[in-house]
Amino acid sequence: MNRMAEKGVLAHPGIRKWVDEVAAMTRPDRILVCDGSEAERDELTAECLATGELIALNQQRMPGCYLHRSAPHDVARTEHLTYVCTARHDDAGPNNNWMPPADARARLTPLFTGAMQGRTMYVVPFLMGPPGSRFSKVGVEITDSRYVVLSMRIMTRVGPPALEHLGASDDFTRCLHSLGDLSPERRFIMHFPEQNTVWSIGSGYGGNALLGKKCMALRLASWLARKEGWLAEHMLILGLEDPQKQMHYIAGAFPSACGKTNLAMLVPPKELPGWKATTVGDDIAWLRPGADGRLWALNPESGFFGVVPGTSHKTNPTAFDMIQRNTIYTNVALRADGTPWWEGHDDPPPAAALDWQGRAWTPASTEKAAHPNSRFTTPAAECASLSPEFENPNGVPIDAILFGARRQRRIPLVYQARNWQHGTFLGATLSSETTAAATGKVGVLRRDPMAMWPFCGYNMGDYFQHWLDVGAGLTRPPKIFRVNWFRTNASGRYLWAGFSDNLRVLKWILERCAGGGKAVETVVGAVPTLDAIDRTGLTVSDADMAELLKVDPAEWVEAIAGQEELMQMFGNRMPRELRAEHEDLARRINAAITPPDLIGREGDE
Ligand code: GTP
Ligand code: SPV
Ligand code: MN
Repeated sequence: MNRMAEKGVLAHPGIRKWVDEVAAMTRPDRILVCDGSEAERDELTAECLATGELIALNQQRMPGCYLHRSAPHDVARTEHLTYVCTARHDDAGPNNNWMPPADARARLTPLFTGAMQGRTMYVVPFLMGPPGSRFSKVGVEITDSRYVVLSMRIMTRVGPPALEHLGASDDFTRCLHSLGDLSPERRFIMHFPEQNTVWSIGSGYGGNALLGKKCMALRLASWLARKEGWLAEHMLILGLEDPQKQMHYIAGAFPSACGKTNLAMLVPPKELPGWKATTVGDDIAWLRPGADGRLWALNPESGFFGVVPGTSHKTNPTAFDMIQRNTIYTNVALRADGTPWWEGHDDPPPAAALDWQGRAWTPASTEKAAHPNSRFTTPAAECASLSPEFENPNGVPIDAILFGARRQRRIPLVYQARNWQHGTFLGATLSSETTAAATGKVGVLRRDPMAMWPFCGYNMGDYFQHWLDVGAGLTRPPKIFRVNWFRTNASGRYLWAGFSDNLRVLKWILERCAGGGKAVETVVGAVPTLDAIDRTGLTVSDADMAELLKVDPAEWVEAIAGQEELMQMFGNRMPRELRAEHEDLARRINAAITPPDLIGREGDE
């Protein structure tokens, strides 16, 4: 063992035992226990610069910023290689790939055996959630990637906060990670909820490798949350202060690359004076019923791992300014002056640059300069809109929950669920056009209940039931809304301005929460009237607004068929209440499209 082996984390017998077991299997040359210090960061950074794992960006203009290029076939989460390994198949559900735990270990043990020879094994104790919160959880990630260590230092609270929280307890998530040979043929991300353990090998990217994030804070946490009576969700958390200085909190579940970070860092438009937006979280929310009957949310992360393309001063100045310092960029293009560039940057395409793989690129190139899933990794402290409640151990009380997705057709800009049960149904039937955040085809419509399809660590039928149960226990449940910023017209143009102007929709939502806001009842829920959304200073025509708010019952017939598939997929694990909502919707649509003179006759037969 190395110079640090005798102090700090290895004094903890449970961690020590596990580290010894992993070291015996992976056979690293050295073991380094991370303490989270700045000296350690500087040392790791210097090593990464020497090996080429990091490239220094222009330090005068972007202090503390570096570029990392991942392996060309390791650029996004790989859901087909991600497994939930429970003793019983049915507990993982049709929403997960499954393998018996013993088989998963047998499959991965040969891959991990000797995997760290010639490498350093880093032991990274980390805390998810604010220090001092009874809701926070400790993990320990063992990894052979310096880039993963540097990223974990940004995304989680590494070192003393974790060890202090853990104390003498053995209750920590065992997160084992190795780059392996980075081959997609030998890549697996295995979750063992019953053992509170993750084994990941063969990827150094994002949710595959930063195991505190999707693996622990969503897949394992969702499992634990069901046992303990709370919710672990793929949600942003936004604080909104209205012109009367009242604070409101909104949580929103949107699938990957569908706008959570942007909404969480919303900059109010100048035409809506007096509004202030604060960021609590941009990707993951842990939500708990409070003694006051409300739902309280906290963000377990301490940084942002955000989509770079499309981030500009125009679309999101808060996000853009935030990533000028202390940021690790992954897979963006590099300009000659040592600054990064990407599609959707304010600056025009550079005459010459290096693309995300380090190859010469010019505007004439047919390929993108930055990878569509290129990302920034930035400490929360760099975010100018960070909420003063960010570290509040109790979290913040949620007034409204949004379900949003990328839908070019059918789905209106916003509508309101009739109650929690109907809202759970809206979440359960969410579908979205796929993005570059996961490998596979982009733009294909797929079912993504609650934006959790890739992240729910157990049978989703049970998860829907758990949502109903949590809601039933709240005396002041959040109101639930469906939103869609991505509806297009016949020529493919977005009808809605999006970004800052989404505040106009949130304003209506808060009006509804307070018992106001003009709306019409439709077959799917309450939709704003044409004049209900504040369009002051916005050039969205009446015709476009009408199109954005349109609910055409005929278009919903095919949605019913799709929902039927979902109902069948979960069989008797699908809650009765959601089947009833589905049947209710079908009835409403039927009534709306059947000419009135036929309704009576049908009943006569
Ligand atoms: P993950 O980190 O993958 O979970 O993604 P996310 O949900 O945080 O998505 P993000 O905010 O990073 O947005 C993804 C993409 O959608 C970016 O290219 C944004 O520019 C674009 N986007 C975000 N909000 C809007 C919007 O209101 N309108 C439009 N048209 N595009 C948006
Ligand atoms: C997502 O895909 O939802 C992300 C990025 O937030 S990753 O961490 O890679 O999962
Ligand atoms: Mn995400």
